[in-house]
Amino acid sequence: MPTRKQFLQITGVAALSNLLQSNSAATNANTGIVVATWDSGVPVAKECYSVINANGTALDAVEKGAIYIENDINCCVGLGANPDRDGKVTLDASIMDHNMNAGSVAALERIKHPTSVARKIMETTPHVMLVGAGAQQFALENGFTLEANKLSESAEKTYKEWLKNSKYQPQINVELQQNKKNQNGPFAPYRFEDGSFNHDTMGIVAMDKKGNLSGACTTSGMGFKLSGRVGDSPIIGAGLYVDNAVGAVTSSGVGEEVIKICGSFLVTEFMRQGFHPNVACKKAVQRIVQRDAIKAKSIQVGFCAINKKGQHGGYALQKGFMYAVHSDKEQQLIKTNSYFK
Ligand code: SD4
Repeated sequence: MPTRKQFLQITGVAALSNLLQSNSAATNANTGIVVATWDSGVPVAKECYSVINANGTALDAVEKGAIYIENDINCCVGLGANPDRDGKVTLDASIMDHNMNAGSVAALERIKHPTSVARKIMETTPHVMLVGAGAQQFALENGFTLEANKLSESAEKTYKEWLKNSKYQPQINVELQQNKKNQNGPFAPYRFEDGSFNHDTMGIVAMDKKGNLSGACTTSGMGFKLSGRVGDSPIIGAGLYVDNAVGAVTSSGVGEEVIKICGSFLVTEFMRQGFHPNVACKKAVQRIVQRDAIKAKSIQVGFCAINKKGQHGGYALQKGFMYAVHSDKEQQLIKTNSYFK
């Protein structure tokens, strides 16, 4: 319990930061808003907002956005994405609604829509998380289709190339690789000419017209990971967190570092203290640097968030992280500030 003096300090700092950070209009709270990670989040956020605009729920919206990107076989997320080091694509995903219900899957193979499986777990079982063969069995029992056991053409090519050195090295992202050209157009769910992606994850948070919040996070995980490795995306409180009284948060980047600080939960708690989403995300990123400043220099982690007023924000370790915003007033791609310049 903070002392009166500490409380005044916290709320004073938060109030000042809010004054300095007045981006998104508070009125988003009446018309809904969607935030989705990376530039590939632009069409995803649009897709989600179409649900909200038709008076749908934030939960349906985030699931629709996840399905949209999971459907794209050339994408960095889903079954067409990079495999683990044994050549298997294993998917992680999570979903949370406005009642703090949560569902997730990890290391799920050959199922196209892991986010929808996560929702099914949330809505029909007493559990939160299913993994591996059990998650697949549950999906099949619930009408999901078993997809072919093969890599997409582009993933196969990239994997063969990777096998030449077999070196696991998380990439930072596109800003630091700006010489690379994207094969498929303006957004970057697609591979660069050398076969790499700038990210492997789609995190989505949304508020509907009733002011309810939900979120989803879907990923193939870090490319060429060890078999069985699970990242932050399906871990509730790490890659995703939603507290309907406060806000909703998601993350992208090296999941291990996000897990260690309970990243999305931490951002939510900073928002609870009154900090604007930009500041709350920054404070969580600072926590990663405090933990291991050397490691932090060579990896990327980014958070983005919305609060109960419909304000949005984000922050990352490195330059190049961005998120898409879609509301009736704002449709833009925001490059976040970063700890390392
Ligand atoms: C993971 N956070 O599995 C994910 C990877 C990611 O852009 O975000 N890539 O650790």
